Amino acid sequence: MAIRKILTEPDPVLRQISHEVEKVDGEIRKLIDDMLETMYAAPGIGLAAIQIGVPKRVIVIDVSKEEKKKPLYFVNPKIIISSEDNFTYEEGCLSVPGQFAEVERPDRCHVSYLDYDGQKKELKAEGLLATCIQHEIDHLEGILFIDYLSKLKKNYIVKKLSKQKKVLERIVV
Ligand code: K1U
Ligand code: ZN
Repeated sequence: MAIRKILTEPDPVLRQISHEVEKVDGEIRKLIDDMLETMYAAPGIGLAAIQIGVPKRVIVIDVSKEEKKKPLYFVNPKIIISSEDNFTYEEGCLSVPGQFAEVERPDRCHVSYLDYDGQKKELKAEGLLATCIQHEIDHLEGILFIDYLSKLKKNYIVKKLSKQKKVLERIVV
């Protein structure tokens, strides 16, 4: 397993649409293992493959509060049904470091996906898990949570991150 570099806004790779996975093989399982290690190290509660520069439809999530880890893996996740009622949560994103904002999304969703062994599965999620699944599936479409904010707030965050990146690049080079 390896900890991989997480891309941050405004990296254009984050805006790519990820491709469906044809087969859950050793390469995909290695990708999932690396994503989990990267997510736990960050730390975060979710990660999409595109955040480490891999445009494949793979996400990992662990919203467990207890010490014991409860990782969830989703390959080719698809939302089949979303609830009419919404849930608002103050979201963060490892690709938008240090920024948090309230986002309203459907409270519940029913998702189909392939698991670690390539088996077809379905899951009914609610609350934070449903929010996290929707946030991560957005990454697969090149969407970030800041896209739901006003133009003013989004531009402010993007400018701030661009400046931070320039400062860091000068220090590292
Ligand atoms: O970048 C990501 O997609 C991960 C993101 C997931 C997420 C958070 C909140 C709402 C929806 C989706 C994060 O994990 S941000 C970090 C975070 O929320 C967290 C970090 C440590 C402990 C608890 C939460
Ligand atoms: Zn994110």
